[in-house]
Amino acid sequence: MSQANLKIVKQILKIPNRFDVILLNDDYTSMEFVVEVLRRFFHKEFQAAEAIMLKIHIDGEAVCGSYSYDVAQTKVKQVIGYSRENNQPLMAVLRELGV
Ligand code: TYC
Repeated sequence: MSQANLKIVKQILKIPNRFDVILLNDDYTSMEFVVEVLRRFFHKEFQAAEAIMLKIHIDGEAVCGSYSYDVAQTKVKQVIGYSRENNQPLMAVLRELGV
């Protein structure tokens, strides 16, 4: 199928092509660890990572990036896997853009 036709099919089926990856707050994950995750998996500069971490801490969640479905899914798995390896309960979820 051509790229143009694929786009039309996706529009008809309303399959969104961007997904937000959202990190959720909790009471146990260390602030330093969240900053490290944002730098490692979302390629944030230190100050941007710190600002996002504080937004999550205050608001309960924040968008860390938006990606195609496959990339977003991979980021969620990487964050959760890395967090469990380091005994941190940090959670990441995927959300359809604009929902
Ligand atoms: N609330 C955590 C604390 O006070 C810090 C934190 C920030 C945890 C962001 C998770 O996604 C998170 N240690």
